[in-house]
Amino acid sequence: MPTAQPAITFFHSPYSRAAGVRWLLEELGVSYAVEFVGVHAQQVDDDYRAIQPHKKVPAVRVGDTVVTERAAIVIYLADMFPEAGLAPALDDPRRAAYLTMLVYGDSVFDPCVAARAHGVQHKPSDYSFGSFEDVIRNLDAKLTAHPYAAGPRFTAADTQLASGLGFTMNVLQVVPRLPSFLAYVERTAERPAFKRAQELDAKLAQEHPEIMEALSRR
Ligand SMILES: N[C@@H](CCC(=O)N[C@@H](CS)C(=O)NCC(=O)O)C(=O)O
Repeated sequence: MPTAQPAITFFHSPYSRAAGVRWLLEELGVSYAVEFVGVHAQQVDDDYRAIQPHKKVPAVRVGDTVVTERAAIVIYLADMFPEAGLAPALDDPRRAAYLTMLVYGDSVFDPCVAARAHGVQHKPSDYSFGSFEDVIRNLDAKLTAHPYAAGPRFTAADTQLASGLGFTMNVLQVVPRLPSFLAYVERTAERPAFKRAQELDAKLAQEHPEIMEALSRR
C-alpha cells in the first residue's frame, strides 16, 4: 500500500518571493494547505518567528518538519516527490547544473537585481553576488544555449528563476527585456501549473485587499 503524503502547510502571501514555491507545489501536484502571512501590510505575529525567523515568506511545514529559505524549500520538495521528475537524482550528472542554477537564482540573481532596483552602488568584488552585468550575461548565455535554466528539461530550478525573471523584467523593469529572457518567461508561463498558481494567488489576493493597497503605495 503506498504511504500517505505527509501534510504540507505552505506559509505564503501572493505577489511575493513565495510565488515560485506556489508554482512548484502546483507542478508537483501534491495537496497542501495555505497559511496566509500578512507580509505586505506587515501584519505578522511575532509567533511566526518560530516558523520563519525573519517573519518572511515562504516557509513550509512538512509533517513536523519546517523548511525555510526558498532554495532549500525547492530542493527539499522536489527531492521528496521524485516521481514529478523536477529534480535530477543524486547520481544523475544533470544534478550539478540543476543545483547550480537553483542556488544561483537566490544567492546571486535576486540580491544583485534587488540592489540595482533600489539604486545601491556596490563594488562587485566585495559582494558574493558580483556585478549586475555578469548576472545578465550569464543568464543570457544559459537561456540562449538551452530552453531551461539547467538544460533542455524543465526542472524545479525554473520555478524559481522564471518567476524572478518575470517579476524583475516586467514589473520592476530592472532586468533588460532580452529575447532569451522574454522567450523563457513566455515558455514557462504556458505551463498549466503556472497558470493554476497565478489563478490561486489572484483569488487569495482578492480575499486580502490590503495586499494591493500596500503594493500601490510602493
Ligand atoms: N531569504 C528568504 C527571503 C524571502 C523574502 O525576501 N520574502 C519577502 C517576500 S517578497 C518577505 O517576506 N518580506 C517581508 C518582510 O521582510 O517584512 C528566502 O529566500 O526565502
